[in-house]
Amino acid sequence: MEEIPKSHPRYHSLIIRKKLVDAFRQGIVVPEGLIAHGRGEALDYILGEKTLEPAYRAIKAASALLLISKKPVISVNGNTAALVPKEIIELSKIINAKLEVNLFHRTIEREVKINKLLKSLGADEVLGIGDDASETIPRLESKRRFVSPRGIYLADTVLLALEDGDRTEQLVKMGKKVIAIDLNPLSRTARTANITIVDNVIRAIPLLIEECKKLSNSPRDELEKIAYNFDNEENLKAMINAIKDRLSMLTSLEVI
Ligand code: PTJ
Repeated sequence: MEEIPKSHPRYHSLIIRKKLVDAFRQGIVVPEGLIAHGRGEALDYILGEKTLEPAYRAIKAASALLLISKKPVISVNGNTAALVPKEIIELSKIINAKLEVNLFHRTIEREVKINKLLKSLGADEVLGIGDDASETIPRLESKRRFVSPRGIYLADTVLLALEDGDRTEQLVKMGKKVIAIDLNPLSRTARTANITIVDNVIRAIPLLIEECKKLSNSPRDELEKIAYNFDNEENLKAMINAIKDRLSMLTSLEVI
């Protein structure tokens, strides 16, 4: 396997690509996941590959919401399992959330592989594997409609990343609070979720871990204030303005 030289200016980005390609070869990530990552990379490039201020605000609100939720669930797809497997397990333990595999390109082989990976890294329980996904999200035609009766179906809050807009919409219609991590502030998921973190899942999950730890001893009424005062539409507008400012700054630079 080809070595990536540490001195390469795009070393970190190449390592992330390698993680996804390795997971693709292992049957965890689908080819479509590689395409989705390419779109994400392009958007992340525009952000300067860093977390912008509005995303920090969304992360704080999301952490508060996760801490006050009674039945939070982290939804895991192929890309998330490939990029941040240890981190989602750590987060699930801090906020007492269940982990549920939920795939757009659903096959039992992939579910079993992701389950095995998460268990090998310390997950106690992984929902949504095979027959466990025996409930159905109403009005949804994709295979993402199959969910666990002890997980997403019952959840009050669902944290998801790299999601399609259809399921986000239906989860919200079911009365659930949805926290989405999506590098595209214009996507249907970004606009439909209750809290959207416009950031790379690679940075967002570790930041959520940090913030949940920080807020874990805060009184409930304070957490409620942080979570319920968050305005997703306003935050997305702020994010788009932050991107506009960044692009204006870049266009004023000499081309090098
Ligand atoms: O593993 P499966 O079968 O569930 O399939 C997963 C994919 C990703 C193939 C599926 O969910 C899909 O097709 O997703 P979309 O509709 O392409 O949406 C992916 C969204 O995530 C796009 O808006 C991307 O910009 C965004 N995105 C890509 N990479 C990242 C990201 N957002 C956050 N962090 C990333 N690393």
